[in-house]
Amino acid sequence: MKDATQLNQYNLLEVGKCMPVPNYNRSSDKIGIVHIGVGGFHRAHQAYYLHKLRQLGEASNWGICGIGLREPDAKLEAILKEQDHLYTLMVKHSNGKIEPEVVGSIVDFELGTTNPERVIARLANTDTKIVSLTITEGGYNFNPTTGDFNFNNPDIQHELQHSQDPITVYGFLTAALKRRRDAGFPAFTILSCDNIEHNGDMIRKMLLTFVKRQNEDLAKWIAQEVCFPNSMVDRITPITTQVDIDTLAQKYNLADAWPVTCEPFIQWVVEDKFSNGRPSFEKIGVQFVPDVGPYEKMKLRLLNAGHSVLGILGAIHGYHTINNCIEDEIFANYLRAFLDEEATPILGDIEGINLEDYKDSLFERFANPNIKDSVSRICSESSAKLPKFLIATIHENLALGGSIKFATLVLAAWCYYSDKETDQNGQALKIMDAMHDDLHHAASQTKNDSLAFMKQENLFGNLAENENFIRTYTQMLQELYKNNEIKKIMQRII
Ligand code: CS2
Repeated sequence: MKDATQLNQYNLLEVGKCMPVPNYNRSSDKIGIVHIGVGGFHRAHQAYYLHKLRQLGEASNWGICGIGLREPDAKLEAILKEQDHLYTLMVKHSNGKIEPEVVGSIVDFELGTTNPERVIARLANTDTKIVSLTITEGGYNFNPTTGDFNFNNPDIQHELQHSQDPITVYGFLTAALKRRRDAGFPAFTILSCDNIEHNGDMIRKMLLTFVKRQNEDLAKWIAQEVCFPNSMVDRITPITTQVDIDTLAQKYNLADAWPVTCEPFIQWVVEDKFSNGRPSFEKIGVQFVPDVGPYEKMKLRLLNAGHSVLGILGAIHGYHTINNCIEDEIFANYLRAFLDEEATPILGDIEGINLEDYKDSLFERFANPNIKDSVSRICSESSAKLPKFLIATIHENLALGGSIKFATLVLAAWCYYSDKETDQNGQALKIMDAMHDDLHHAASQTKNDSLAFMKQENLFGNLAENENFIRTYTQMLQELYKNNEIKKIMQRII
């Protein structure tokens, strides 16, 4: 078999015989968007939307420069450089069909870990009009219970003392915005694309808190000049596997060291508040609305929470993929009951959305057998996700006198999972969480104190003081620790 064609600009004509490739001239693109946190999701979502717009012959001033602020980003930087920043997006349909396409909207990449000055310069460049973010739920550096900025983070402490040596998104944004203000340049828009309710308001509040500590005047300028639209983003993007890389090489004769796979569904709802212009995203289906709040809440409390319900309970049972979970009738019924009885009642009406149809579509999306979204991806960083996706719903239902039992079992199972670190068959779980040690430590006290896990106030607020919650939680915990099968417990609760 001949060697697969290496993905790069030079080979695009050849690659174009097998799949769609960019039809636009990338070399003259101006960089208008700087994106911090280039993971699979950014490449399947915002970069793809921009690529679609470029295919229409528009947006040549809106090329993307990716930015990595973490050590492991060096791998992506090297691969993208080798491939002239081109990559393949493989859209996987539920009937087994794969649609690959080469995406060209990312035109450059900088690493904050090795070249902080180049990152600041890129952000401060007048061509840069939007700085978008996918820095994950944990990257916002706030306490989920109080909503306060975490000044105790050692990286933040370092930045406060060495403003010319930034590490986190806050240090870089501050240095760049200061440079722009001092040079008399207009500010850029900061567009958060993370799964956090009011993500734009959140990054605004956090950034202003951080800047105020150092420079009141700069904070005032940012508050006046920078827009922070809220946005709801959606596309299930599993982790790329070696099988994906091999499929591209074998079936499509294309050597791409880091393609991205995703589902066909895509959605982006954004508030139309931009400080310095924006691409005409509405032409390729992005929805602009005055208030994203209800859409964000719907997505986080149904889709993301639904994922966590399947993920944590599925992990304990020993399932490895989300479609395996949803194919199991007990899991499907449990998820439906959680969505209908606990998540939906607190959502209210959302203009233009039929919630029953939305929920049905989630079942179809989760069931896509071609995606094989891993339970370990869903459970990763649960300490940053669950407070926003699920625990908020428990608090709201407790206040309203609503049902909490479906969500509470997920918390009891999370305690068991963090304590045992195995599924119910004794198989080791692959746990990835920045708070791993704390979670394990708290959970391992359960034998002596059944509420030990819940006493982590930074995650659960005052749940450990709520009688109603304690009753429900401790009963479920006892069942789990008596080794009752998770599916039996789920059945009892339904
Ligand atoms: C998932 C999300 O991280 C998670 O737990 O729920 O990554 C989800 O796949 C995306 O938000 C879909 O848009």
